[in-house]
Amino acid sequence: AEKFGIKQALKDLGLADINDGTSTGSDFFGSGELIESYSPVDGALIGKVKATTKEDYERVMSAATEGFKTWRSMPAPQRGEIVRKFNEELRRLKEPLGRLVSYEMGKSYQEGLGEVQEMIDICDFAVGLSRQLYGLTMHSERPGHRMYEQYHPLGVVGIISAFNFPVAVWSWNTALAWVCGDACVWKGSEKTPVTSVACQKIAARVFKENGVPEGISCLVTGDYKVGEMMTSDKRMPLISATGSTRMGKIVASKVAERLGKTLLELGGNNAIIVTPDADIKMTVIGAVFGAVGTAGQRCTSTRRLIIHESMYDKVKDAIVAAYKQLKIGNPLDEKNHVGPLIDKDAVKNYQNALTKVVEEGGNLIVEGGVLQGEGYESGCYVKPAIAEAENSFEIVQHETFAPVLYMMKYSGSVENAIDLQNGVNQGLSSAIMTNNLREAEYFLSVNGSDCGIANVNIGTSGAEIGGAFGGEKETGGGRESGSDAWKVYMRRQTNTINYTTELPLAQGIKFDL
Ligand code: UN1
Repeated sequence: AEKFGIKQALKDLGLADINDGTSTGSDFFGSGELIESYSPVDGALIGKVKATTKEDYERVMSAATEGFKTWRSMPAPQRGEIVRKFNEELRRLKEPLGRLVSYEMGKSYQEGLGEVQEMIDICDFAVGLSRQLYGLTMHSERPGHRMYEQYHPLGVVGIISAFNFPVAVWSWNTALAWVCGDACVWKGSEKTPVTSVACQKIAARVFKENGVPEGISCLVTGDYKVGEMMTSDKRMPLISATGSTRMGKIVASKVAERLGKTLLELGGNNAIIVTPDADIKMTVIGAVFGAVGTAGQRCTSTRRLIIHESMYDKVKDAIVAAYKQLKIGNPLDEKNHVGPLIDKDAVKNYQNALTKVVEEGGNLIVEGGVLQGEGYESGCYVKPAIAEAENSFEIVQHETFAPVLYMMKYSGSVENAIDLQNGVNQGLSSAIMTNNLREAEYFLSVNGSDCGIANVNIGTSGAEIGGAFGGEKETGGGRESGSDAWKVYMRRQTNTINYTTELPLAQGIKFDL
């Protein structure tokens, strides 16, 4: 860890003592068993973090519930000012936090920095939003009446996030929820607990310095049992959960039992359609980054390439050639393109997908395999693989969180490609590579992509924070981040005021006394 600058990064983040498990994000953190975090980069221990017990959870919830009462009364632009101060700290600590994300999660250093940049961007967005939490006014059907709607803070929001974006997804939720006047309880991934503590520490410090109650930002740590405390808790009107479809279904049904709200951002099975009018150079960059970036562990990673038969061999050869150039290794070394998978279970899933696709009749054109030897001691480094496959294969229908790309052909018009691309259970991200206006517009039309994200001449991953992020079908239907995604963190109230001395009833109903 020392040689990767992690010791210094931990020090800069105030986590020098994280190794003995005494370093906690705030008083409301945990007293349970120690969760050890090992880096997939070199297999070394990064730190130990205490899990949240039922008693800890109760303390967290009473702090959050109490804190909310103060926070909700503070004018939204003042809450925005606190988020601005938090963002100043993120800007100051971008380097060490990005480095730690890279080391604990395994994504490249550039992507670690990029992830912190997403946090900075959403905070900027949230600060502006704090003066734009607009409701509409309506014309009442009754004389002398005024009608409008307003948005009030919702309460204590539960955030469950995954290892692959260990810090950004939290911030997409919290930065908005904070300006909306909510308190947040965050369950970070137990695979990346140290980055969670780093974030919580920054928030807790800024809040303390500015006299904000501590409970506005709380962190809980642990496995699904901690998640269950949240999903079954009536004091949490909204649970925002990012992760697998399997997890999302459990969260959705638990929260629905108590008629709470969920914001779900689940699995994807993202495809790029390559038409006869595609720019090959752009296609190669988009497809290769989409498939191997973050070692294929983004929910937006490119899983499928749907290529027109007239272009198939050309595109296939160019992509296979590009795969030969890929350097796999320590993600903190900027000459490498692909880092490790998160852990050995992920390696097993990757191997399993390669076995399965061959069993189902697929053809591996870039073989893949687990790397061994110097620099690969953690056992988490794998070679990105490509298989020619059919869309109907069970394994192709399934999201494997690894750098496995499925290539398939389509013939005829773009409708056929769109049928394939929509022919999966997930609906997160999609892309078309074309310079043909008709194809591009058809892809974006009502008859086109059924996904929450549809791009033209851009790959499937790397969305900007300004748009609403999320997808349809088994992706869960939630929208996070930009546009009007903030509305889910507030409760809407419709208000009608009568400023006359009469009491006319709506719908013209007569009721004489
Ligand atoms: C995720 O993988 O959960 O669009 C989020 C992207 C990133 C976010 C991915 N901005 O690829």
